[in-house]
Amino acid sequence: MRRILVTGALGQIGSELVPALRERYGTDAVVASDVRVPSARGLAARTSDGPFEHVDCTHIREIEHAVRHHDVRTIYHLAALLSAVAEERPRVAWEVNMGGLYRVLEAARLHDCAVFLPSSIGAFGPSTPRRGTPQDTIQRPTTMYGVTKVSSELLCDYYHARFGLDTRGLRLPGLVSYVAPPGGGTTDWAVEIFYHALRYRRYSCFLRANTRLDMMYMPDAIRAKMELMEAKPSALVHRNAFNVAAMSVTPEEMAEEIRRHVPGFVIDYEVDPLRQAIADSWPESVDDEAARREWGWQPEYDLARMTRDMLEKLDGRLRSAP
Ligand code: NAD
Ligand code: AKB
Repeated sequence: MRRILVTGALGQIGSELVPALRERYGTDAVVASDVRVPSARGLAARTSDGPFEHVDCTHIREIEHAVRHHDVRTIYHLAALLSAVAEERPRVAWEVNMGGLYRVLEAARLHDCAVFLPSSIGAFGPSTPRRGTPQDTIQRPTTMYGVTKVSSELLCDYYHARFGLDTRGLRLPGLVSYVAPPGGGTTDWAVEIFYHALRYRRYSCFLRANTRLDMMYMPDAIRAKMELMEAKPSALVHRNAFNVAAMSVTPEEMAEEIRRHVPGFVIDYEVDPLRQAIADSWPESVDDEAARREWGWQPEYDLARMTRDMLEKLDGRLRSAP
């Protein structure tokens, strides 16, 4: 059986990608892996319904063992440090984000696997055009996270051009979801705001009210990954770093939308200079025309639809939590 390996599977994306892949391709066809071990109960348990391997992606032997043992043919490589954590720990970020990707690509080359890599709007920098950021444009990021994301895009391009590896990827915006918490990014506020709205009707945001960034609801992001990996190779011109967009919002606008459902919700601002500086170096909105043209990308959730669904689903989870 030709299986899929997901690295970093216990994080915000993996906690929803693994169940979605298992629903589509079968439980045994998807091997979840992480440097952490899944907890016996709680959110992470959803990824432990099927095969799980402990894989530290900075150790090629562990990747190769999982690939050989499970006859893996596709790797969704999610393991990485996110922007705020990477800025606090740049050396570790380089080792995990670049060292991990290099070893995953080498294992993929040796065992003939396709690779999916999530890049980010963090791959852009202050000299990038900020609105309607084109697919192909200036990329001079000023964060360690951004440096690793641009380098990752290039390394994936290189492995495709040099070794014919089937590498594909998306530049994801900030992701909003209710299954697993975000892992230390600049856009974490867009998840926290929903938890705080339901629990306390109040949220103190670490970015300024008018900080505009691209966001996407997790169901759209999961579908985008799977659609890209299923796209005909001949249709792809860009391959490794497709801009994808769904909505471009500020904390003030998201609070306003939440207030339609949670009357009296209050937001205030206690700005964290580190995360504000990162956000200020990123685009406000990207142009995803190439993704729409080359493999038919189309988001389903705008701010209003996402907010309604997020509040409903999160409320259900919080009420049923022990
Ligand atoms: P996350 O921080 O929630 O999860 C990352 C996972 O990687 C964690 O479970 C962690 O234990 C694991 N990990 C860390 N070091 C590892 C190692 N050495 N070996 C194996 N696993 C290791 O991150 P996420 O939000 O799920 O993001 C996944 C990917 O998507 C990252 O590359 C991230 O840059 C990218 N991305 C995420 C977002 C977002 O908003 N969540 C947006 C754009 C891009
Ligand atoms: C982060 O804020 O680091 C991530 C991202 C947009 O890459 N959510």
